[in-house]
Amino acid sequence: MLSPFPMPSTALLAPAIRRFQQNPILTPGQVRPSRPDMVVECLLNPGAFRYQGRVGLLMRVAERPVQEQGWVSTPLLDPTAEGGARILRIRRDDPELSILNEDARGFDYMGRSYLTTLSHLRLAWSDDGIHFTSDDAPTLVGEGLHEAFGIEDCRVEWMDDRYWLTYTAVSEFGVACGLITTRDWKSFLRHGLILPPHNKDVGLFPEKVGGRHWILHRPSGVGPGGNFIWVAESLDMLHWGGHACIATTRPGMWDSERIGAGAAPIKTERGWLAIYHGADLQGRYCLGALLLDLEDPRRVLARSVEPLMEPTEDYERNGFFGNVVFTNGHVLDGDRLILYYGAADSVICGAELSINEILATL
Ligand code: MAN
Repeated sequence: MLSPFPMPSTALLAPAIRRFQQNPILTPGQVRPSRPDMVVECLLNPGAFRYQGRVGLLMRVAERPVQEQGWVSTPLLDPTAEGGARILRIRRDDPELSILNEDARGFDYMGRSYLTTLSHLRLAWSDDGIHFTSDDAPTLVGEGLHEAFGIEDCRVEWMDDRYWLTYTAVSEFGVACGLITTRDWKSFLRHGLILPPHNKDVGLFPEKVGGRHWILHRPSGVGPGGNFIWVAESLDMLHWGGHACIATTRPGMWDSERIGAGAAPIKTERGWLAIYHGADLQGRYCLGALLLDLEDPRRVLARSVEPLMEPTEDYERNGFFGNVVFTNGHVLDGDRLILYYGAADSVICGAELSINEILATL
């Protein structure tokens, strides 16, 4: 039987990755904490866009209280608490606490899963796309029960006279996808959750295909299946159907454990070029590409055999969660793909790639 997930022909050339000399371009120390009792641990995974001649990044700012010896403490949003958040503080030797594989990103306590940091989204602006100045205050923070553990990894896309923001909403109920729109980066319209748990990594196609909107998304669950990339379609951007799995993890390869879409797929003559992240069983995150049919995004025409980009630099290998390059934001300038990415879940970096060079590998 013909596989629904075609393996591409062998890779041709590796594209040149021109990392910014200024990397990392934004670090936690450049951002003011949202509260005096918090520290910014990680500045990562920004959405990227152009607005009024400038490049904007909608960064993920991950905070927590200063950690004390022998304790784990993490903030949880709670509108009834002073400052809008309460601190969950647990002794490290509490038998109910379990930190799987010493993963810095989360822990289990009394049978429930928590994150070690609380994330909000904050804008930073630049005239040259390299030197950014962060806003002093959060732009968007989690709201309501379904965002009590924060909001993360926002993709930003301009379409139909507004920006569409798709982000990860985390709470005790799971990890879901939310939608916000804005025209001016001052007032925001919250549309709530568009996909329920467990789902994340929503990359919105920048235009309609066949009269419908399309997204890439990444549902996952228990039992059969895995962390795979799916597509869905919609008439109104709020209600999504026609779901189809288009790419699975590949045993033994760099994307064997999980995959998820980056920012909006890029329209090229050969198809929709979607940059995605793939992690292996060691939790090493690389970037690769999918090429999707222009008329039917369910059809995968090609897929990277080798990663396009791997964590090789010191700032990509060492940090809060090392060996990670993760992107959910880029801006385009002709053939230039200017990729903004989180490195080691700690800092924000930039790199430039040629779209034609990427296509030549597919
Ligand atoms: C997950 C998400 C991302 C994060 C990577 C690497 O995919 O939580 O936000 O950057 O893991 O830790």
